Amino acid sequence: MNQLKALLFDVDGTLAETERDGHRVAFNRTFAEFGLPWRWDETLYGQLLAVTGGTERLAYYARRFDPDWLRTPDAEQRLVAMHRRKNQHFAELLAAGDIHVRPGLTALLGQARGAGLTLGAVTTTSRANLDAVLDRLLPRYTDAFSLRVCGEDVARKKPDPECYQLALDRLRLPPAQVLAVEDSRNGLLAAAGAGVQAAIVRSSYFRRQDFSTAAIVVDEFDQLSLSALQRAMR
Ligand code: XBP
Ligand code: MG
Repeated sequence: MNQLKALLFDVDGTLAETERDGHRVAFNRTFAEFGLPWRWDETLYGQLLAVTGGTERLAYYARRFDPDWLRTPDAEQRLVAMHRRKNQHFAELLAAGDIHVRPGLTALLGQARGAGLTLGAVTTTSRANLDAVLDRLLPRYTDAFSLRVCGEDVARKKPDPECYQLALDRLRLPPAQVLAVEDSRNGLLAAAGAGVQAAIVRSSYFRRQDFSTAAIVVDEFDQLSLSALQRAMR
């Protein structure tokens, strides 16, 4: 008998194309404000996404592409300030209506809520971004996301399983009663490391990644239903 009790959603790329349309744009606006010549086009940003976490991604880019800048006075503090400013731009992009939930997502959320499942968000993004995405993009479901695990909650970000282990602890559920919904291989690995199966909804940046160990892989939420997820669980 199927024991599914909770659906745990990744945020960036899964609920919406926040990486391409949100964080990337917000980073570029920040670089311009800080007078830096750095620009992250879609191709470069896709490569940089191998590094999870906005602060970690910024530090990695500076180390790799502008090490001289990194040696200037206060560079570390400026990285922290840039990340904070990036998140403000991200919130403004959400408020401006420039980012949309992925097609078919709300239908699945409605089915899950109707079936009494717990809804959770398990992400490596910052708390402010997680709350802003849920408030702005899913106002009818904000209260339903009773579990929220974010970047500040963990010492190690995806693909480390810490975020999913924390989610299981907070839910007091065994991995077999939980399904992750992710868009990236890093997310799939994080879930698997905690013993949690994952459904993959491919996003623009990770279309060609290896998802062969996922319970189910689709291109959009409108190809998914709660019963399809329950059937896919092994
Ligand atoms: C999300 C991330 C985040 C976002 C930006 O990964 O890696 O860093 O890109 O958010 P996932 P922050 O979808 O696997 O959770 O700048 O707040 O880190
Ligand atoms: Mg993601």
